[in-house]
Amino acid sequence: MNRTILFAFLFMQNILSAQFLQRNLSSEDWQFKNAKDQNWLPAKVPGTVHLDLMDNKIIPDPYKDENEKKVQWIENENWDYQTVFTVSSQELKHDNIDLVFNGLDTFSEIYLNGNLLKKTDNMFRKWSIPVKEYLKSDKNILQVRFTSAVNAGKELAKQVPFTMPESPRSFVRKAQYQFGWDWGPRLVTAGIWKDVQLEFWNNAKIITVKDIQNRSAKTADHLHFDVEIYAQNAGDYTLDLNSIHQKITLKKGINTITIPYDTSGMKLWQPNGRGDANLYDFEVKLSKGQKNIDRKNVRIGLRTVELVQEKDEKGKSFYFKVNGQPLYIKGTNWIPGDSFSPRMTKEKYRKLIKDTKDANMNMIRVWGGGIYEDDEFYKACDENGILVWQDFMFAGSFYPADEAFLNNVKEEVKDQVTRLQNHPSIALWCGNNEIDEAIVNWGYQKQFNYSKNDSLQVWKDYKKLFHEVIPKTLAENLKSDKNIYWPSSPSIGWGHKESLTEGDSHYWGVWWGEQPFEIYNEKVGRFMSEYGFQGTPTIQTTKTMFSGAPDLNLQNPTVKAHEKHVRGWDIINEYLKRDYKIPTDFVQYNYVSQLLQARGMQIAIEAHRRAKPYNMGTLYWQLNDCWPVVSWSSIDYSGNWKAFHYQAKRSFEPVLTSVAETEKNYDIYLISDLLKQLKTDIQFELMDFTGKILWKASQSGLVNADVSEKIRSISKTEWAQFDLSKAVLKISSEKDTKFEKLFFFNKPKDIKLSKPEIKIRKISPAEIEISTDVLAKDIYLIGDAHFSDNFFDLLPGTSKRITLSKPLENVEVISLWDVMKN
Ligand code: BMA
Repeated sequence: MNRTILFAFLFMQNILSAQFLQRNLSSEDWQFKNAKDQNWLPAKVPGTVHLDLMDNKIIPDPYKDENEKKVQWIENENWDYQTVFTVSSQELKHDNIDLVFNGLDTFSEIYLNGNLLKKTDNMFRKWSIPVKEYLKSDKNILQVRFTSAVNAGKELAKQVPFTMPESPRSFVRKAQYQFGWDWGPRLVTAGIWKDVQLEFWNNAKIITVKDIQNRSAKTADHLHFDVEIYAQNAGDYTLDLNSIHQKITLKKGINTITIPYDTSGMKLWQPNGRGDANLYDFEVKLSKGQKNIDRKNVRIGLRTVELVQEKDEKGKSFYFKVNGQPLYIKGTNWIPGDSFSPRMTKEKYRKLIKDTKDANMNMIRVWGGGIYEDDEFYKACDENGILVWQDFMFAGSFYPADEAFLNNVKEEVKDQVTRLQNHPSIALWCGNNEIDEAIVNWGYQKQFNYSKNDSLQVWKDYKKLFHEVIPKTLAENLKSDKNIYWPSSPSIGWGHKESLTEGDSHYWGVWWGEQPFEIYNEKVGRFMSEYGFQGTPTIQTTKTMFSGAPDLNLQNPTVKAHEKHVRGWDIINEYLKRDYKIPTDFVQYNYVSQLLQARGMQIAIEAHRRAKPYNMGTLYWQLNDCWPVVSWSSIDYSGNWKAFHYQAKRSFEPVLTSVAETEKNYDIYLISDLLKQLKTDIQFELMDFTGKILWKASQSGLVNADVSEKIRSISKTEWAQFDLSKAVLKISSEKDTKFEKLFFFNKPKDIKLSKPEIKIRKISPAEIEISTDVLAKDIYLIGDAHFSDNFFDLLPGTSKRITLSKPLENVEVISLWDVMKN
């Protein structure tokens, strides 16, 4: 035997003696067809029927032109998938063989060699089926036949005596945004959306490994692992957890083995801004005699999270304590990164989460109308110190609560909590998005003529699902202090004054209520979990809406179709009129609409942060998009930062100054999220747009840790002598933590800008220096690269260096003057 063959032989021996084998079936050749047709076509797994139809050139790309309309027929059809695979006689020797589907979207029948194995009805469940008796050595045919989720939902809806809002969406346990949202196309998919595998095992198998952390215990039992093992054969086994070796005796059936772990020397996992997100890897190995029969890897972080709610004179506090310290939450809301989620990549997840870290955030809310996210999402959050507010997947409707539905949800909760619970990033589990709000405030009962009994039933069903079944199932599966449950976000609708004195709050008076941005200064709740304003995607992404040459024109039907809010364009224009003007040029419109969004959000975030500790968190709506669209996102579908993401980064700086205008004064606040006192030497300079200093002052001193403090108040009469429409206030400190803020006194349309001469000098292939003679407001660098900063102001006679993600031949630049000059 030559060496290579010998090694291969030993390797095979090893694998066989390891006994537990996993084989990925996703990589086999798959085919699909419309159930009505005869011809099979190539398909991808994991995938969706829309992607397969696109790959086979049967439908156009629904993200382009007005194609969304052309693909609506797909949701009413039934779709078959199949593959043929071989199983070796060696593989067949295993006592147990399980066929595992990690996700099927949604109503399907699974057949193996013609035998019906299972019917499925929930996209969020994992299906594990013993198949040894159905497998043959040689060729096996695996078929999954999907029936239309829309039609299945319609059938289910018939069982309820009243009309449910947006029926039949809430009857199907399937990503709700696929039915269309105010930022998303209607693309109701079907398919094998997660990996499929065969698992071969003997004797016993590890089902889960849970890390249990006990906050109150100081000793070694601070951390232990619960290893759940299913044993087919009772007897003696050994279990290894890293270097801990333990002999165990298993009974037939489910066994839970507890292994304490001494945490001395381990460092805490800290959220972004508070230190390193320390993570530790553990390997759990189950052996029988000399044979390793199963293994599982987990990565954990040591941390405690508490949600504190205490009565106070204004209502009730709502804040997170992480590792014993109150933490001001800065972050955003996450929607699925694609309407066809199987094509999300690890790289896309990593980039978006890194983008939140880079913008000084520490929490992201996984919104309930999407999906329980892919493992890669949570891994990225763990590594970047981004806490997760995890909604269960229910949003903005009424939901049934018959026995079958409740049982289905129980299994879903069990599967998802089991999968996700070891992630240190997950801070809170929330029952749903805006369902309490929908039942209490949206008037559906009137719209659909509900009887008193119908209305009572809806509320009863709501209570059953979100106050009973889900929290109970969560508690059964998550016994440690990692179980923080919050039934609904928001807890109280924005029309009620209590929404600002307790619980979490979605404030939609801006946008939906069309109130001015300035109202954000008044509508500050204890924890703002949603608020937002739309802006256009970048020009680069707008161009991807077209299959052919882009026609960048506001009246173009393709452009219009990529705004899903019924009044979206009108609302943007209304706010543009108030604060800027409505440009007719496309590039200018795109630019100013982004500035408008960034401006609104700056006002909101600063108002929230100034109100610390009354307010202890701010999560804007929304981080990302699932296709190219005009939306509330700060990063567009292609991953480009809109003006708002650059602004979010500034507004979330650990040390921020903020100016609040009152009737008589300009009140200047300093907000610090740092845990140490801050030495400051603050310079206040009021200057005109040529750089002439009109007034200045300085003040030095210590600022307390983790505060928002009014540090100076300037009376308006003191500055009555200056033309503030031509002035900017610079607030800066060079000491300790450096910061700088520019404050303008008027709305952008009332600022009297003069024409700046902006120069760009190339420093190196991927670095440029921007300079200006007079003040340049909202400098926009245009080029197909990521700029380290963009949409920023530059003081007269100053310059700034910017790095580019890749070298560019040419960078164009405009500023607010170009739009507002006439
Ligand atoms: C919020 C969300 C979404 C919606 C957004 C903007 O309330 O929960 O349902 O997309 O408003 O309208």
